[in-house]
Amino acid sequence: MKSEHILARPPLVLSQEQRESYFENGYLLLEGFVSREWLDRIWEVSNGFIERSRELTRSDAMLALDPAHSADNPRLRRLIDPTEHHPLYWDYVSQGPLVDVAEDLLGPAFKFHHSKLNFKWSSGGEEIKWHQDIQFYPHTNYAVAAFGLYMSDVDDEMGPMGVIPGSHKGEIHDQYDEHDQWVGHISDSALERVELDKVKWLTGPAGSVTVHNCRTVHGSLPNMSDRGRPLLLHTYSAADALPLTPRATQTRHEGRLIRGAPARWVEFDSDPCQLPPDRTNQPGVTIFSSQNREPSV
Ligand SMILES: O=C(O)CCC(=O)C(=O)O
Repeated sequence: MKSEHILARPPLVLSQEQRESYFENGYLLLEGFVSREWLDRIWEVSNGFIERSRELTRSDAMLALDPAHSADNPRLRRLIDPTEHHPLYWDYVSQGPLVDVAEDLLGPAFKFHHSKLNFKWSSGGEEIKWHQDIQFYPHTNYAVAAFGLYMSDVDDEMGPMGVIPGSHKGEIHDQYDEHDQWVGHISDSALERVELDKVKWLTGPAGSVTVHNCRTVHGSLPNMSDRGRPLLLHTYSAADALPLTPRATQTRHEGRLIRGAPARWVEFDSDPCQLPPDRTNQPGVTIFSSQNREPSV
């Protein structure tokens, strides 16, 4: 569904101004949007995964570890595909408070694509270099958006998500390096064409929500504070946006309709999209391992 048709429908939870701003700028920040009750439930489950990580000495298909991880000092980069590992995460993405937000931005019919929990641990939790998401999971059109939940208060020192307003209307960048290796970020030379000086660092209290379109250039700095920055992210796509490539892991929930009816017609956007390498059978691969050129687990 085109943005003008989405905007013509009455909104459920956002103001019309917020929706227009999303389509104009390619992102939205909803401060303190998710309730303490949801946060407490998500924290309880997530703490269980942090405890489990103490048993690991290397990353596996579920838990991606920071190089400095140890049993005494657990440092997780990411819980991969959380909806596969605990039903609470699926409840959150399928029935939680962001479902109405997604309907306001993607239209009445949309699907789940995938989720992840990026921990960005304290005292050096890693940078995520500037990139666009859609080259990781190309679809037939660009009505695909990532929804992030800050599980803790996030300030400027903690490596908040940074977005470049309006960049979703610009070029789709090459995310391979000069040796044709997929690195999942935009090269320094191409970044000269990105208006990095316009970056908006999205900060806010626990429960704040970031939304960015799949073409929006975004990234985040290392977390040099003494506080962690857990960001629970998931992606929805409009029902008429069909994925073109398989993910590294086939999950139970990918493609599940969250609202509305299955599409009868597929929508094609004529802007070409770069394809990622075939990642099937590499379940532990993450944006961190690609950007840091680490061998896959
Ligand atoms: O965790 C972040 O700051 C950004 C996450 C992100 O862009 C990603 O995982 O694709």
